Amino acid sequence: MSIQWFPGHMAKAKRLLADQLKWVDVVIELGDARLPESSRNPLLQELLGSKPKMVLLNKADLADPQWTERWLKELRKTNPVLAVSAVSGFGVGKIVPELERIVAGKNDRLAAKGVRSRSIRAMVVGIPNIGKSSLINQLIGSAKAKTGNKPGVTRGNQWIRIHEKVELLDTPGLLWPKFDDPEVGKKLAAAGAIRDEVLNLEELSDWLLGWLKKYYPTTLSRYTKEVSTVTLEEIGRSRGCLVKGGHVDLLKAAQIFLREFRSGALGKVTLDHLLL
Ligand SMILES: Nc1nc2c(ncn2[C@@H]2O[C@H](COP(=O)(O)OP(=O)(O)OP(=O)(O)O)[C@@H](O)[C@H]2O)c(=O)[nH]1
Ligand SMILES: [Mg+2]
Repeated sequence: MSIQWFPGHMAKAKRLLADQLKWVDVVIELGDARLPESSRNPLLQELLGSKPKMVLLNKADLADPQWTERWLKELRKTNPVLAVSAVSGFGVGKIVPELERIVAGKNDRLAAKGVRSRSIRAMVVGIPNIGKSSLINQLIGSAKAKTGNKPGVTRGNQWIRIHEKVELLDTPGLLWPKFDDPEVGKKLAAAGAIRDEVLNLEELSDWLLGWLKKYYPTTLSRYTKEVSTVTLEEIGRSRGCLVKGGHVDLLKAAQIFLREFRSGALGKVTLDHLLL
């Protein structure tokens, strides 16, 4: 299974991002808590230069909490990092205080020169489907409650005020995943970061099934008692995906299996494991 991310798209995303970066004080890099490594692009740091960055591990509600703790500890060595859920709002309240802390030094330096401190300008970047829009909505939602929906200030770009001290650039920056390692592509696909139309869902399901058997066997117990030998065909049978002649519709079985995995119905799973 090969998943393509065309060089042309990548170059365009890079240019756009470089342009947007000029306007912001700090970048909020959104990753997936189930894929703290595979969902983030290591080249982002190069693009950012000295621009401060905060990492958010989103969809923490779907990730294995023990691994989330380990990843937070690891990532904190290089950047401020929080685990959040843009859907439930978990952890989102910590974002603004963290942004204030990150830019505090810069504001102090400006204040020493007599420059009045202005709002912090931030932008969200992340790969497709990582939850950028959900996070922005969640942040605006809480801003509405706190500030009575003050309009943002327009300066060529559209800014949304999410807090009395923070404005957000409303066009989220698109990052691209890094596919050098085929396993990274499979993990992103399993988590739902790649459109299903370009994937072989049966192949992907077989891979995920093997992976879950190895690391999270109990997630499969809803399909069978014999977790170690369960097949996609059995899953399909247990879900009534039958066609004429009693055969299993494997594509349908794969769609159901992936949907249940992605929604968290099988349990909380982290697909990137640190080498310990
Ligand atoms: N369980 C869970 N689902 C989430 C979370 N954040 C986002 N989602 C879901 O993930 C999907 C993608 O979310 P979006 O906010 O549209 O992601 P995006 O990054 O804006 O996507 P693009 O604009 O397509 O790049 C939606 O179905 C969201 O409901 C989260 O924290 N937890
Ligand atoms: Mg979006």
